[in-house]
Amino acid sequence: MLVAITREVSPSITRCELTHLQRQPIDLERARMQHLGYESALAKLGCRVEKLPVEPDLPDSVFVEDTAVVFNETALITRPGAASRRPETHGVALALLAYRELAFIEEPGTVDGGDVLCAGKKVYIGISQRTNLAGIEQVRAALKPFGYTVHGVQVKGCLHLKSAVTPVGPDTLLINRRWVERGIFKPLQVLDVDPLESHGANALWFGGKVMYSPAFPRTAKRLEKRGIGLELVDLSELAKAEGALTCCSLIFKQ
Ligand code: CIR
Repeated sequence: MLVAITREVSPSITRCELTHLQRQPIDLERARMQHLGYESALAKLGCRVEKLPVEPDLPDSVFVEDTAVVFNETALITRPGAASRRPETHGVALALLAYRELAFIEEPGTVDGGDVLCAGKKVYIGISQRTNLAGIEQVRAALKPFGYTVHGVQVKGCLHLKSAVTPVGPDTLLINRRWVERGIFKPLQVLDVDPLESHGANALWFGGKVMYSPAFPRTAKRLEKRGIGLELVDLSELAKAEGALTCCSLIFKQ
């Protein structure tokens, strides 16, 4: 059984962190409806959704992916790169205590879960504005006993590693090579996003299924041509807060 931890969209999302986007109005009701659609899709694709209570004073708290990284053996509670997001980890850690032993990233380390891409026993971590080398070193030390190797990856032009590259199958990555180089991921195969769809590399693959955004129809066609079936979920309101599909859940085996 897969569990997906989510959190309701905060009414303060209008004050979210923004790095690459200009602020534009976010329709809270629409964002919440779309988020409900996302949770329904998670359930349809086989997850038991555990929704955490709203955090009215934590604008970015819907983006639970950044607060933890869950492995079969342990859950790493991150120390997000944006100071405004650090209090988000508390509620997520409490929820994860029911499922895993916890390990914590500590000062001066910073890690956003959006920078952590797992492919079997290889863990790729974006060196970004949010995740630093001290944080990566702490992840490496925490995972070493379990046989994982950790690989730092430079990202440029986007917020997180998983803005630039995500798995769409056991040995295939969807990638935007303008934001991250392909080399380090060999021998995994890559599929390029359509050049007109820079933000199209964030797909959510789990349990043999791929959740994808209808905002990137050209890349969707490329995926379908490869025989990858898609469940389309629109999170356009949360995209205004620089969030995408992977950001809104923590998915793991119970
Ligand atoms: C932030 O800047 O932290 C949020 N506004 C967006 C976080 C998106 N999270 C993700 O890509 N994992």
